[in-house]
Amino acid sequence: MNKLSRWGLAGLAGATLGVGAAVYFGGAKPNLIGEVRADEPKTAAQTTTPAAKKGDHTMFGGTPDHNFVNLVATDISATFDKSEEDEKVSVLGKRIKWKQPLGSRAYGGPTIAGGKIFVGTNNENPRNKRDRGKPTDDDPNGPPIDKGVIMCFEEATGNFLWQFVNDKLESGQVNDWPREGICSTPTVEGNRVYFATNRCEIVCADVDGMANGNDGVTNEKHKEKTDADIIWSLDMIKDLKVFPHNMTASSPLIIGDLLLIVTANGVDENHINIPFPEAPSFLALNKNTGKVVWKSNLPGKAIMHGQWSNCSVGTIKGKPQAIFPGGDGWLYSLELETGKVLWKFDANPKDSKYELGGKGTRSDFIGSPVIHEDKVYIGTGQDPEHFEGIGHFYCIDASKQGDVSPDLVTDAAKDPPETKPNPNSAVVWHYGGEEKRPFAKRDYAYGRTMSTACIIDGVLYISELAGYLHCLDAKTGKKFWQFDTKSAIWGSPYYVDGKILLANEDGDVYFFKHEKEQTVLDEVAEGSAAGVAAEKKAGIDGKDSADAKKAGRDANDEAIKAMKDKVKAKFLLTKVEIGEAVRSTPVVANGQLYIMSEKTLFAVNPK
Ligand SMILES: [Ca+2]
Ligand SMILES: [Ca+2]
Repeated sequence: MNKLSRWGLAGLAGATLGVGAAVYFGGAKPNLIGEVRADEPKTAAQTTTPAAKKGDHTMFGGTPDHNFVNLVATDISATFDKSEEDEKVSVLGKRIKWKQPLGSRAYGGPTIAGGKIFVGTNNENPRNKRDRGKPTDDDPNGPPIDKGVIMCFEEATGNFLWQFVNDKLESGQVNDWPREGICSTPTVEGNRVYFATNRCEIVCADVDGMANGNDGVTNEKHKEKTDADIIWSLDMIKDLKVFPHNMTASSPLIIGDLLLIVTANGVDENHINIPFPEAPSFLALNKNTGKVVWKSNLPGKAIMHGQWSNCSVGTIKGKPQAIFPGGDGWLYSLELETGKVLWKFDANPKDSKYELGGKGTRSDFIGSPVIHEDKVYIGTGQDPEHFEGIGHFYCIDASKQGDVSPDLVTDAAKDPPETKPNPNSAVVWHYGGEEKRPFAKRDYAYGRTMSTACIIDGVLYISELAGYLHCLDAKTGKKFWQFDTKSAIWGSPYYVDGKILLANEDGDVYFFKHEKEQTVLDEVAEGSAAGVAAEKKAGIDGKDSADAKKAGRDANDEAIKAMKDKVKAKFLLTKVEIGEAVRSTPVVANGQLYIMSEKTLFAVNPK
């Protein structure tokens, strides 16, 4: 995991790395929320303007419930060319339809809608010479000026159409980390694209840019054909006193006329003080005007670091809920129309502690909540600069009210605090926490995650920062198996065509076989049992305790290896080497696979 230290970024992006399919709620009744999926045809009443096609991928996670499942595409092959240098290595090869260079860090998107593709990136590979500095001996074209960028391409050809470019904040890294561009995954509805910028602004822009004229506000600085046409924007720093910590990364969610977003409000440079606890963390705007409909300053002073996750929306027992991940490690369900709290859930044990720099046991959220069949699924995580650590994953019954945490504190003055089980707990199941089984390789079962879960056929897939994919029973949380990709994962597992796609920092894109019927192939359980048995037998055979322990460790290693081989043979279809770090989620839209590395967008043919 030491590779992570390469990334100067504190905060962000798993939250913004997303994908799925298309849903339109413009003009739809709120009770449709969460009920329209990408596999169902949209009616005119559910769409606003020029319509998203059925196979489009219009927002983070594809749908407002943020379940990374594509039920539309049915023909995405896992067979790839072999590398010319090494026949054991699969490459994109002839399946590349087109590719386009981005900046040097791309985390936002891709979003595919209405024949266009939108990505968030930085300006390290400027497409406009006015975004370069004065020529130098080293760089006769002029070095790139650090800026945040949204690029728009034509879906069919990859041709560059237009871009939104803005400066970095003058306040510097505490609010806008250098060389990180726009990290928010753009959301498209009709002819409007919405995103949050590195300047903590929310922007609504015309999907056609300036090429078809200037709509909405007309005070844009640049108005050439390849410039962005801004309809409205809201400066959350100036107008709402938000203090974004390191980066504003959340992706806007459009539900009816509302735009919902997490603001990024957080600590100042000393990492202890919250300069503006009264500023909103959770925000609902009118999508047509950018005016605030409601705002909530929860969790206020309890924010531990920053807030970079996304709001998800689903209908639970007929009532829409907006689920906001808080920077205090609590999950908040708010009434969609008013922002009133319906329930709240502490996703960390009461004796956990947040510590500066990531050594602690209490985390917040980078991944987004998934709403599926009246339940909410989410894992805890931290800024990737805080590295690995203990994580928790929960399935929560979203139909309760009030404080629905697993435990209640009865005496906060004690250390650890005195607690009792919460009679109103909404925990359906919990996965992770401490790993106490003998011979286990880690002292926790599941680590911090930046990923959002994917649930299909009652099977749940969730990856963690440390590179593991976990496959669980979505109903019970029982672990089926795990797989180690051996490199940091910032994106999320994505279901399409009977397969689970997952990419990592090494630039490997994994294709796993999804199976509805799963059996337990748990290397940790198997290894632990084998180790205990071997140690016991060695004792009976008269070996001393050091030798017996060693026998146990050897048997543990052997059993783990055997189980790893079994999982690999059963589920791993292929691993494609991209050669560039991937920090986003591969997405399929309109039969085409899109893989966005940090610096290139690849359109990949289905076979
Ligand atoms: Ca326009
Ligand atoms: Ca305009």
